Amino acid sequence: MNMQTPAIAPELADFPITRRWPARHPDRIQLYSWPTPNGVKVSIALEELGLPYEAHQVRLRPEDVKSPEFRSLNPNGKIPAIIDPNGPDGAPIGLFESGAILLYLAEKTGQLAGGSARERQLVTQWLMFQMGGVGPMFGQLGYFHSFAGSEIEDPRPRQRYIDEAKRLLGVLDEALEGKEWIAGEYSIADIAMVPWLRALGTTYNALELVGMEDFPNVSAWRDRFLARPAVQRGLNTPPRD
Ligand SMILES: N[C@@H](CCC(=O)N[C@@H](CS)C(=O)NCC(=O)O)C(=O)O
Repeated sequence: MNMQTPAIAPELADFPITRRWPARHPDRIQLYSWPTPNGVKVSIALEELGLPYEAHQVRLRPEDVKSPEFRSLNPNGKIPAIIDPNGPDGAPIGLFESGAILLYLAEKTGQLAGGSARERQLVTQWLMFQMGGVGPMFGQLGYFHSFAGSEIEDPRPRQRYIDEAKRLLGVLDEALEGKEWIAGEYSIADIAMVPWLRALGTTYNALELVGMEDFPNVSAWRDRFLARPAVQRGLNTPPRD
């Protein structure tokens, strides 16, 4: 027997998180999330793909995200995370990091990651651009402009993230010239990126700050994305109340 292969395949009930957030439909993908830009990436992808799933509310308070049960699935203590009861080898698999989850769902279904081998590389490229650039930089802009960091008197951190957000928006605006979606066909790269653009308006009140009117291709892309019914469903999943 291969020493890497467990003698008994794990079951959903073996995941400690299911004791705090029990599965009513253990045959479905279990989503542990909250409707933030990182959280809704996964609910939007699940809605677009039409995969059956069950969403659990994991609030951004230490009692939830930093609880031993949640950290048994994501040791990093951040939403989103999933368990797919039907993983690649047929046994359940737990995953965290929104980008990894998006790639997993695309690979599982053969959808939303580009048609050709060339397009798939472009999807990965723009997904990484979101994970390493847009997400962290916009998140810090939100912190220094709208949340606790706004009380810091030194203007430099806030200005640094305003400048970086504008620079990233400029890169996107140029890349979107003449295109409907960032990597060619509609893909997980769009699903990863646009919820962060939306958050600049809805959560951070920063549209004027970053000069969104200077980026017409980005604004049109955001509106095109938000017009999709699956996106609208995913944006409210799990519900806040
Ligand atoms: N790189 C991670 C980031 C996840 C993340 O930052 N999640 C936030 C919500 S958007 C969170 O759970 N914050 C709670 C905390 O940090 O305590 C991913 O993309 O999944």
